Amino acid sequence: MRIVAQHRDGVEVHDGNRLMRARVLPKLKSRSSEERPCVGDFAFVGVRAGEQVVLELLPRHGVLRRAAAGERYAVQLLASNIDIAIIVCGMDRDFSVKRIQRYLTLVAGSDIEAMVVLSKADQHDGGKLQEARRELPGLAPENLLALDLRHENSARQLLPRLARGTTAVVLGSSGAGKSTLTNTLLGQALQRTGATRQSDGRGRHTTVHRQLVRLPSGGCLIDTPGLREIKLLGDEEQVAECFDDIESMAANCRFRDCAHGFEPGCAVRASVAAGTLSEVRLEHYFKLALEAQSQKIKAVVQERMRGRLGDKMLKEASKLRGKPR
Ligand SMILES: Nc1nc2c(ncn2[C@@H]2O[C@H](COP(=O)(O)OP(=O)(O)OP(=O)(O)O)[C@@H](O)[C@H]2O)c(=O)[nH]1
Ligand SMILES: [Mg+2]
Ligand SMILES: [Zn+2]
Repeated sequence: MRIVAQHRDGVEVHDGNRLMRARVLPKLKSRSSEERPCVGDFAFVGVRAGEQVVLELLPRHGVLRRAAAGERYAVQLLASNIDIAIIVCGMDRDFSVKRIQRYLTLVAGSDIEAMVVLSKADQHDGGKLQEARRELPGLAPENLLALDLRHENSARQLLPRLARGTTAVVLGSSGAGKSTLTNTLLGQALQRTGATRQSDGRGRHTTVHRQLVRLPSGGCLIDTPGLREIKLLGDEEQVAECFDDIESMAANCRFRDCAHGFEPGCAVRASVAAGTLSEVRLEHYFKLALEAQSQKIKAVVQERMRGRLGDKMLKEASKLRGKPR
């Protein structure tokens, strides 16, 4: 069966015909955050004392992860067995290429293909599609669409990508239109949607848990709550992959360890001067690379401390610092 939703007291599973509630075996619950059941997982489910129970998970492919919010470094699974990540961003006041870039970074380095959907195309554009094209040079043109998610004839442009056997996850900030897209593709208002604030175009976190639905096209779609924080993993490769334009320019810098600051013969700065690389993109690359690096250091230090002190003392230590989690 497939895990289609998660609740505090169990999960919802689907066997292709029927939706059921199931408990999760304690041995699965006590696993590390990365190995616990997650929406999108395929699972063996059996009956124990008259109740459906998730007994074991099948190996995963296409896992989407982020670093959990909070002081300590911990990996959090967002969804598993994913083929496509649809990153939704409104072309209203909430539009942010940097946020899209951050989501793209999370998706990088997995087997998941990234698509970017700019929503609310019926009300806005103002050059935002062009801006996204310019600032996200790594994204194939067919993977960047501007749509009106409320209408089937617009949203259906995604359908060829959502054929039977495909699972997509919809990502993006609250109010972007993730649930609207889900409902339109589904052809019914299954997911609750909510108006955004006039002042800044932000949503009110209407969706509160991840939900997998089966589309008439045969594909599966996972609607998710808007993330408040998109924290990178300690994986510098992800950043390198997303900014491979800059990485390949850097191959022509005079010094191998060029930091692309004030060094002579810097090919990256030369590209900025020549107008072939946007300064904003370069700054954002520095920011994300630094963030991935510091997350990695955090992970390594934590791992060492755990080895030395044990998990229990580490928890005590973070309590003493007054920062739970
Ligand atoms: N005009 C227009 N409105 C849209 C479009 N997509 C979404 N909306 C509206 O934007 C608001 C927020 O949409 P939701 O689908 O609830 O947003 P969400 O991304 O699911 O938000 P959370 O569940 O809070 O994370 C709703 O009022 C939708 O009707 C669009 O393409 N055009
Ligand atoms: Mg929603
Ligand atoms: Zn350089």
